[in-house]
Amino acid sequence: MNHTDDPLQPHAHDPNPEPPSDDATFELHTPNGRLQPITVADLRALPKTAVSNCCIVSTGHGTTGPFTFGGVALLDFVRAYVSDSWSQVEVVSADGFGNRLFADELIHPSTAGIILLAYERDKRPLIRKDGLVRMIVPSERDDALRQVKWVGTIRVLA
Ligand SMILES: Nc1nc2c(c(=O)[nH]1)N[C@H]1C(S)=C(S)[C@@H](COP(=O)(O)O)O[C@H]1N2
Ligand SMILES: [Mo]
Repeated sequence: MNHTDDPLQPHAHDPNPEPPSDDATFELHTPNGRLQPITVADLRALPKTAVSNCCIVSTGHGTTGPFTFGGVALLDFVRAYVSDSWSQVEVVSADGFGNRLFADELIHPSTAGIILLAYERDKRPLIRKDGLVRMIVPSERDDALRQVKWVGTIRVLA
């Protein structure tokens, strides 16, 4: 389904093959206006979650996987860093590609697996070219439009 009024909802898209920069650090914006850089080391310091049987399904160049992605559950990340009440999370890459997540889908995950900020793939560190830090939404198997590579900003909204 296309939501042309919201660029953070699925829309027609040609995947960008190249990372926008070398640095995987991203910025967290909290509902009360705080802004904080988050590194891969910060994510590694949080409890780790692995999700198996994840496929990246692409119209353009086929399907890759299944992979086991490892990282931090997005819900664990938000709970660790945000004490204000919140209802939505925007996850946007430095190349402008992004996705909106609602509290409900984070708190009540699909049986496909919980939504991750991944820094590992098949037990190896995910490299920048492959998307570090990459959001993985295991339930999405249409066009990979929620599998955001190179997360640049996470904005948590009230
Ligand atoms: N940052 C970013 N993430 C992105 C995209 C993009 O252009 N930029 N394209 C999406 C699309 S449409 C696809 S098909 C997949 C491709 O993922 P892959 O490179 O692992 O195959 O990345 C998704 N994530
Ligand atoms: Mo895609």
